[in-house]
Amino acid sequence: MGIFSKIAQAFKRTKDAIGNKIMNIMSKGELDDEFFDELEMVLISADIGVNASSKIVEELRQTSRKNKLRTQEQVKDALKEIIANALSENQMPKTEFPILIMIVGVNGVGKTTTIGKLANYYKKQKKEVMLVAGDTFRAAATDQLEEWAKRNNVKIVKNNQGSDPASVVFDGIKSGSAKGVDVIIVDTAGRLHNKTNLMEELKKISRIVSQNWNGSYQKLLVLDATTGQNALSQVEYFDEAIDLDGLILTKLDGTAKGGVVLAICDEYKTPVAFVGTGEGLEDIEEFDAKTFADAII
Ligand SMILES: Nc1nc2c(ncn2[C@@H]2O[C@H](COP(=O)(O)OP(=O)(O)O)[C@@H](O)[C@H]2O)c(=O)[nH]1
Ligand SMILES: [Mg+2]
Repeated sequence: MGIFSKIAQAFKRTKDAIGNKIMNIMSKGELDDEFFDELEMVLISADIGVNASSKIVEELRQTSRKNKLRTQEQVKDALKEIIANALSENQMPKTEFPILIMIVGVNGVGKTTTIGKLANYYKKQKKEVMLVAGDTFRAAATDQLEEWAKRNNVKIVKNNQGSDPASVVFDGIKSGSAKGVDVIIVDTAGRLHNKTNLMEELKKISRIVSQNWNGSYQKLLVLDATTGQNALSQVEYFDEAIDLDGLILTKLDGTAKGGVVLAICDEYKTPVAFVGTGEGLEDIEEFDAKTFADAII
């Protein structure tokens, strides 16, 4: 399956929730106030968020007047362009190797699975990858990461459950630097006894990285797209704690809430780096604004 059709398939439910509804309200005829009001409701109900939806509709209203849009195709194309532009405002910088990627996020969003996919993604680019088991909180977490390391045939640095994750990360940096690996990916816990503990732990790991790692460094937050607007508050408190570089949206294959990407981009400056479209090794894509806009409208 080609990249485009894979993304298109993953966003099928989001597209049903947005694109097809737009077709319905447009088939009523005039591009009048009623149309634009209904369009705004469609966007809001697809988890695009109130602010982002109203901005998009306002821009479409102006474009439609200025360019005298009439047909459904013209309106759809204009909408796609507005959405693609909105999503292009914040973009990930080009990846410089060697790189250490710290993966953070609440429990169950898909961090460990995403790391497995990323290991495969970078290996395909002929990069040497090392995984670091920084989720020492849950007993099964290291085993799960080890499975992904085996599947990808990449090295893993780990320690016992309950050990200090910052020291595992320190070991990973030393070992990865000595071996000259291109990509170190650090898994982290999603739940400690409380949120403050988790954030303090992540800050500590991040300090260790900043002080000991000479390559580039990215902190990526994994978000479960099926949670819709709840993802927004997660961006806020992780960003406050460790100053995020990018986002990874998972589980887009199972949701009609893919529009949340727009709400996040409107509200925060954090760019989307990757999207997850399934549970398999290959089910990850670099985020591309235009492909996304085409897939949802
Ligand atoms: N459908 C789907 N499931 C996913 C995706 N990413 C992760 N999962 C599933 O989500 C569940 C939790 O994943 P896990 O990596 O353990 O989450 P973690 O707690 O954040 O490390 C697992 O059952 C994964 O297979 C995705 O993109 N699509
Ligand atoms: Mg995990």
